[in-house]
Amino acid sequence: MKWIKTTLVTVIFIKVFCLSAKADDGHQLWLKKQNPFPVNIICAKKSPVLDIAIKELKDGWNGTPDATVTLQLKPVKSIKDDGFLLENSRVSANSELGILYGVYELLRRQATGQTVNHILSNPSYRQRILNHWDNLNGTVERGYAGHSIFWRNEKDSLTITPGDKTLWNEYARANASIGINGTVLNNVNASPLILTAGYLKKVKIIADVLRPYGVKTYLSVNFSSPVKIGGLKTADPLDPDVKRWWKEKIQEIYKLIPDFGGFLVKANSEGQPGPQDFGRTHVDGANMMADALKPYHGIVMWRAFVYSPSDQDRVMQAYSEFLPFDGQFRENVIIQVKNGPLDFQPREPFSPLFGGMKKTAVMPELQITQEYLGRSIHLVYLSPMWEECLKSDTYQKGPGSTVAKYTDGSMQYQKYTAIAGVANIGLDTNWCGHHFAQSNWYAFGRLAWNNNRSSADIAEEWLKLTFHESKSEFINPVKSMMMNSREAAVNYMMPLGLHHIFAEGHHYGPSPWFSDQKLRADWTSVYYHKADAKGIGFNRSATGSNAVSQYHEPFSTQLNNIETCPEIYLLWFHHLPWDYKMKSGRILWDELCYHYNQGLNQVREFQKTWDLVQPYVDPQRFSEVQSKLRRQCRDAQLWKDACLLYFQQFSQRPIPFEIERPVHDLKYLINTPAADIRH
Ligand code: GCW
Repeated sequence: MKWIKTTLVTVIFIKVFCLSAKADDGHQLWLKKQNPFPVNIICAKKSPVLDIAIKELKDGWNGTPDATVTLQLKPVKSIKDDGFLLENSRVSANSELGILYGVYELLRRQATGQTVNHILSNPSYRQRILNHWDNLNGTVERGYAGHSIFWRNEKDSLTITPGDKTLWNEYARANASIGINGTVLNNVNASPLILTAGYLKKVKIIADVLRPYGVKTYLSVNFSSPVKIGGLKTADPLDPDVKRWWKEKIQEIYKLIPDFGGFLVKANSEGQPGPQDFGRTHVDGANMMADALKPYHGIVMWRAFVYSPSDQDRVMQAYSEFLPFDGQFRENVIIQVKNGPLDFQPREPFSPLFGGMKKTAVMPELQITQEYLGRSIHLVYLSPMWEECLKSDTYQKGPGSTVAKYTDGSMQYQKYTAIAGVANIGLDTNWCGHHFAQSNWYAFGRLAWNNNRSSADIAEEWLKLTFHESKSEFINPVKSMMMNSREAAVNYMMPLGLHHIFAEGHHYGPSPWFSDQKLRADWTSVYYHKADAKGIGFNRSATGSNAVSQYHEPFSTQLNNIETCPEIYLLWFHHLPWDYKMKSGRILWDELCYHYNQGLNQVREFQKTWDLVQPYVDPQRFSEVQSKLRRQCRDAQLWKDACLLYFQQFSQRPIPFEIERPVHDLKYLINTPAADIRH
């Protein structure tokens, strides 16, 4: 009996030990420790950046044991900025950072089984920047992975622990490994306190940790800081005292952080202060800051996310407001433009400011955090959405004038080129809340480095590195799940060009019925879908708001014409009758039903796919992803039921009988506040 007991305990112990030994909490991201082979490294120079490059090679070498690798720092014409050239056993670059990026690429290629001979790689954008919407009290606006890694709300909020520094170091390393070279540490809804001495001291310490990895520090600033913390009576950008105040503040920052990157500014947008409060323009505000930053090579990223409660169609406002200023901004000002003209919806056409501005530097802003795409609960790989935007043709200089080419300087000269991604990072052990949300951080970096890369390649690379599994039985189905996941979300949330029918405020679940007389119309759902007995959709053609006119020809005409408008944007640009004939031969109402149904079915397939690959995934990540997929499936059902039952009140048509019936009642969905987030 005693023998049996001991054996049982031993078996249980071994089982538990094995499980926990294999369990993976995801903290190491795509940089999991390898068992390296020995390698000899020749490097003529020593520096903090090169020391890291050497250490990474030693810790991760998976090539021929005892090989010799030369890190060669000397100008090569074909190499641009921090690019690099990889040859058999040599990494060449013009800069130390180029060497570091080359080393990461070399190791990545070894780990994913790719060849290494003669690879020249230059970054698409000079500045590849994360935007943290982190508040100084530690909360993160639209953050779903825990509190800020930089700020916390305690009495001793400005003290820094060794744990903080370790985390920042890991963060910097992860960014450097995918080519990200800048970070904005605080929310664009900026507290003026960030520019006070105590906070700047902390910023300096963060910057010191990030620097050896080539990650530059930037700050979001509040336009009325001269009043709020400077004691001035005005923040008018043309006032000499205000100019002096910014000049001195910038001087103070550069004394602490000599390689400080610059400012990000949200001005006169959603209640934030800006130059218009003083009768001045975006140009006056941005140029004033740019002049003060210029001596230090700092830049101003001035956001174009502006709209006001006017009668003009909201999606047209940024273009109308900024286009008249084309050519008037200083060369160290870059206008930061969200990928679409509205606000990070699951699908939007590209913003017409891309291709619209002709003599102004413009940079894309992408949202890595999933504000409108299921938070860190839904598995949605965002790279295909960004690829769709970057590859969109603006036609500014004829066919082929893609958003990518327009923003990376290859179509028109801009001294600074940049791209920003709103970070999805927090204190959660796995950084991003969902294990697959890490792929979005990864993909942002990889696309920022090379805006021509395919999302499928990036997904495959990420899977191999993150799950340490290259078998096709794992890679193929999971990659295909990732690649379909964004379209699935569009299908179950807002297909065929529908947009912004989210629950108010939290932007998570469905609320197509949302309307509120007390709120401005463009903060309600009914403003966007305009469903009525006749049909559904927002008429932005020439007979409606004429938003199509903001695009270049031939795209403008293509969008304007119902026959040629791509169906993915149909209800974005047109209000159409319920029985409008779609390309599939179905009427619009039926097509809508099919899309919602398809979205739900796609998530059910994702569940099966994930269960199928269980043998290839460690138990912790397997069960965490499995459980989130269950929730995603329940949510997709909610979306489908809410939207179909609500729109059916207007269409007055049956749901095609071969489609599965709703399982919720519309009344329940409408009357149970936040039914969507509680499930
Ligand atoms: O998408 C909206 C968000 C706000 C955000 C704003 C912006 C930081 O709902 O939370 O504020 O955009 O981009 O400024």
